[in-house]
Amino acid sequence: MKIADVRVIVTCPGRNFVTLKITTESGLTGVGDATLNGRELAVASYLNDHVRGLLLGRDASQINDIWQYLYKGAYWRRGPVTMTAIAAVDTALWDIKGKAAGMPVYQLLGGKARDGVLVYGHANGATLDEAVAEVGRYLDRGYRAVRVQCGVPGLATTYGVGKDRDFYEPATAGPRPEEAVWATEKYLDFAPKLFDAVREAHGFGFHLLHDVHHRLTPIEAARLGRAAEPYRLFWLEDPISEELQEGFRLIRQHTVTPIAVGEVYNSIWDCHRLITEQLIDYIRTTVVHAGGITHLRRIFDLAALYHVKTGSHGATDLSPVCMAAALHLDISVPNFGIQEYMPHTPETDAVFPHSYRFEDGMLIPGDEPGLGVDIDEELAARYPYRQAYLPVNRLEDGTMHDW
Ligand code: GCO
Ligand code: MG
Repeated sequence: MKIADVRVIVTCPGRNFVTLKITTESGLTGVGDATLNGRELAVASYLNDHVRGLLLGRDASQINDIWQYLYKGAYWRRGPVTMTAIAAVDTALWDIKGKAAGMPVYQLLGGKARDGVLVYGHANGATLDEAVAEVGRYLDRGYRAVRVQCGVPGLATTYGVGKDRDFYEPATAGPRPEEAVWATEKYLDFAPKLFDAVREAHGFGFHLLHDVHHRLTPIEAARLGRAAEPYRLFWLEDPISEELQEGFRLIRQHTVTPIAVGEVYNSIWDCHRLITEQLIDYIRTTVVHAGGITHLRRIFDLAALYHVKTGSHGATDLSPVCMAAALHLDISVPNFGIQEYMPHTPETDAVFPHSYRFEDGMLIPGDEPGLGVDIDEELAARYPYRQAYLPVNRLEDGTMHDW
């Protein structure tokens, strides 16, 4: 199982994706997602310039040792670039291990703990009426859980509302990020009206979610959580900026609305206090940004001890390779909560052929050996990298704010 080849493939079938492909001497291949939205080439360089040479000739079956070698061996630990690179290696090695064993990766993780993976879709609209109608479209398609985002009266744009309803994409091509303007008071007045309108139109027979995208202070988030209680949200996501874990204590003291956080975290050290103090209900770290299947499993196991469930990030900037890996983990862990799912464009699906499928509000991983996903390199080569950035956000007086 010696590693004979390590390749980094950058492709832009509508948006940028970085994929690591590892090949063994016997010809087994494994893929790992290495996409870090807006900073893609930093991870590609980290892999090409600092990791590739360390992997060649190493035994691909030694996943735990290779993980520690890359993590401890860097001396400067953690951070999104390093952990995304480690994740890509780890994912590719699990894919290879599955193929070598002739088993889907979920079998290596102990087998299926459920029939399918509950997912939530993204309904969004520029106006309240549009957003409410979009929730209906998701329910019609069989979703059992829907996240709702809506334009805020008085603000030109807001997070989560795109021109393309079905394939929402926050990053824009160009040499600089777009700038948005934000006013917390306008949002705080409007958000409960949105939840009220959605429940009024569609009732309580489905899970309703909402993403604040890091924009409030703890006391503002507490106020929103309390105002949302009559609408029984499945979760309120990323209510505040996430560096200060203690910041979540105040929210907890004031509301029973469940809290989810973690898409920007890259290690267990970012969330251990949130988990052990039971300050959150769902941990949203995902395979590609939190050190791969090996490390995410650690986080999920810690969470299980403290009644925290999983709710992995699954936006379109996570490639189908990450989604496949996430599904193998989701279906096998005891404390699974929900999985985010934004379908990719047909171009992206063609570059990354995969066997997972959507059925009745759930995603089901494929049963073939490994992860059940690949990259069509010839097709990928037709879509060269395009520089793109996530937007930035300013308050109305020009102050930089969380996006
Ligand atoms: C989500 C996220 C995304 C991120 C995006 C950044 O909950 O899906 O907040 O929309 O903004 O993944 O690249
Ligand atoms: Mg989010």
